[in-house]
Amino acid sequence: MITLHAFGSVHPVTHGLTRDLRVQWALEEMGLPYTVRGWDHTGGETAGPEFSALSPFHQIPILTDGDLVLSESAAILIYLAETSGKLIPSDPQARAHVIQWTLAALSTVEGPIQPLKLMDMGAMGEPGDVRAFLTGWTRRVLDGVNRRLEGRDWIAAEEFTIADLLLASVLRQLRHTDLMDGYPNVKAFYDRAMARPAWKRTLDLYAERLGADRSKIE
Ligand SMILES: N[C@@H](CCC(=O)N[C@@H](CS)C(=O)NCC(=O)O)C(=O)O
Repeated sequence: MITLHAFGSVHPVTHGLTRDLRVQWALEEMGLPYTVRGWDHTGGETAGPEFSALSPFHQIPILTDGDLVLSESAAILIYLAETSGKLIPSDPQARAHVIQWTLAALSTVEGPIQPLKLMDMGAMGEPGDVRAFLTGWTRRVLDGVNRRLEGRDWIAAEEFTIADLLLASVLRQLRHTDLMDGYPNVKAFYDRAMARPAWKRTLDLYAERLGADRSKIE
């Protein structure tokens, strides 16, 4: 049986915007049977060990289905679509477009919109506090990645996958900071990914293509 782990209580300023809505909407569209477990965010339940065992970043929504524990609203929707055969076409090229726009919605489109929403909600404090807010937020996600990488080489599977390639590419955007230093598993993961011969070859080819100084783009 599917269980949607959703907010049982959360700060009213977020009411109507939380991401448990999108999963419940999909479940309703698909007509799937499910139950809801409401977690008390206001009382700190989502920061506790029971929820932490389900959620890498202590965040809602989570979907459980038998032994499966799944976070990330996009992954949850893809799973529900693939297992039910609903809200996703069967043709591989048409599916690829659905995945394309699923990822675009949550990265390219939501990227600037989420900080704007948080700023307008007052969650970032005064404009001068914005860097401190974003640094704290970054530390929080690094902590989740660090926990996930405990005892693992790669983030999603035993072998290197596209998830590692994407994660390392995202982390690379922090290389002008020392933020990764506080997260040894993340740092080791990043160094492992950057040491891959294919990455080195890619940088060589890139430097050649753009006439860039190879030592400056490492
Ligand atoms: N990328 C995640 C983001 C999840 C997320 O940001 N969840 C928010 C609610 S919409 C949350 O749990 N906030 C409470 C918190 O971070 O403590 C997803 O798409 O599921």
